[in-house]
Amino acid sequence: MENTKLFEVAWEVCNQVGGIYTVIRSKVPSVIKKWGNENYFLIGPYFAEQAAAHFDPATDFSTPIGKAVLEMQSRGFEVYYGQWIVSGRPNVILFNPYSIYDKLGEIKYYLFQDYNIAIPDGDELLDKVAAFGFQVKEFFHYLCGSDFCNDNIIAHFHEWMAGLPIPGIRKSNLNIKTVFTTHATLLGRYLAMNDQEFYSHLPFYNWEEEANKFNVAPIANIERASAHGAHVFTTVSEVTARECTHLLGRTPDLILPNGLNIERFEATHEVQNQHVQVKKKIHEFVMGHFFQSYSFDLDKTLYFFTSGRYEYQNKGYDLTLEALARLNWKMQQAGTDMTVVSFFITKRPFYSFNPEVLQSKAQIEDVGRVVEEIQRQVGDRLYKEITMISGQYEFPDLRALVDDYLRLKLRRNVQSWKTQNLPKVVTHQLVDDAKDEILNFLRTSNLVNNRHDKVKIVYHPDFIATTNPLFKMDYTQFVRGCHLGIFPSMYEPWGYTPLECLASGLPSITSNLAGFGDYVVNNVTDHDNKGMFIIDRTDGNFNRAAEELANMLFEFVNLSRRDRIALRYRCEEAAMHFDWSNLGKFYDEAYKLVSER
Ligand code: G6P
Ligand code: 1S3
Repeated sequence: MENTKLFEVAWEVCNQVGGIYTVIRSKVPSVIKKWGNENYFLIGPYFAEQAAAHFDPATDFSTPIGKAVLEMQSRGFEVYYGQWIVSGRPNVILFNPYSIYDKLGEIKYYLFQDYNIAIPDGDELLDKVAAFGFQVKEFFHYLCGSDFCNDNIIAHFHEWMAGLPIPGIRKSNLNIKTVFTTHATLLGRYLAMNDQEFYSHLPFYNWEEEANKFNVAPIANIERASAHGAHVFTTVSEVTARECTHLLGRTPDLILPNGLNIERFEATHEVQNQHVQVKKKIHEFVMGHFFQSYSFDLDKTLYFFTSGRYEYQNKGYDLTLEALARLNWKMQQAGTDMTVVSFFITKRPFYSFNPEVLQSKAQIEDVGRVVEEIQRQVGDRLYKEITMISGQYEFPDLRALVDDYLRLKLRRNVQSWKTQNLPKVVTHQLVDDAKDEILNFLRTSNLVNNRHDKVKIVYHPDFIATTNPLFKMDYTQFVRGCHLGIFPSMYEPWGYTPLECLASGLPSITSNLAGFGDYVVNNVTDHDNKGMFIIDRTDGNFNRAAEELANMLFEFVNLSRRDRIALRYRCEEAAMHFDWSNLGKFYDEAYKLVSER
């Protein structure tokens, strides 16, 4: 596209909140390859703390965009220009929404008068969004009257938080081609949380009534105004497109599936080694957590996990739990010698780590330290003794090489560590322990890490980070050490978790109600063989879906080690399909379409 500048506007530019951050950030290198740094700009909100970690201010303002930013500053806008410190180092323009809070009254007045969008007072997020939207619209206004007016401008807005300038751009008839991508619909999310038959009821909802019922009318209005105002309207999956048709009243022109920068994950022949190394670290956690009460064969243990924001039904935690309970029974009936440890990694309010969990971890580390001391002592003494042997060689008695003191210390440490109590199912002290849905399911189904349970549970109500004393690794490492990801979502416009698994060489299960799952079913041949397992949730039959998932898990448990290793390689190989070098073509199509409109 000759003489065209592309601006992408998103709330998550230099500001990590959720999945849109991954979309924008992972896409940068491939966009820059096509557009060049001089034609591609990202626009986002300026929050000092986030910017400190993500943003490198520019020193050279001599470029047309640099000059535009200086001009905006001279008009009193607090706007920053520089680079986002991520692969590709894209140019970014950040607006501080707080800096124009004195104008909020006026901004809201016009939003209501011109577009019937009523923004209430006292809603922190909406205030920021309204202020940011105004700043971005003014910026485009300025660009259209500056040197830039000789260029074609495409402005691509992501999600309602960034979409608010669209109606203003259209009203002022600016010479800017607009694309709006929604990554979910707000109403869809609320409705799905409250209605198990959301998809079959979809054509019958009255959006306005529902928006008022859930008290989200302002956002629903912004979403609709953005979707209807844009020259080209898109979303991330067919599943969400259906939702847009009914809840936003406009069918997306195109679907832009989410990709990843697969290179960042690529380990090729190392994929297996990395799995083995990280798995060892997970073993350490499991020994500390479980072996205090009883032990099982780690060589015959599989690690399953699910992760994501805490939306019990939407993310399919309810189905995962039900299937795990059934798997437990199936494994017991079959008399298998395997054990499954299933991790739930999500975010719930908690006070602190459970002190008993931390204590057990500390105690096993003490045991480990004494064992190391003994190792050293035996090693030194053995070496001395055998080098001094003269005459007939005889292997020394190793027991005699260990001091009584160390033997006693080891015995005492092990004894004080061992307990009759069952291993905890949750690693933290939850604020709402008694009402927590995951815990209540585990209590009701008695899936509480009994000695005889083949399926064990570790519920970790916080995201994993290297600073975490239990795992001492980050999320991507943790994924590599596991055997299977389980994400059978009920509401999921795309869903990056299974795709991240794939890129890390890990098979996973998702559902055909998740955008990613639906895409896989329709576009990836032989996907089971490539570690992309999909369960059917379209009939809304929870019981049947739970049985399907349980059977899938049981089949996985019965795979041989050789099968698992081969599958991991096939996963990694299949991930390339989802690299932006391939999926970026849908964005190209959107820009072509918008240029023609
Ligand atoms: C063990 C073996 C490795 C093997 C790996 C298989 O560590 O020693 O040779 O590659 O496990 O992985 P999995 O975790 O699926 O049994
Ligand atoms: C949304 O984030 P979420 O987890 O609220 O956008 C993501 C990126 O497009 C998508 O992967 C996810 O399914 C959506 O739900």
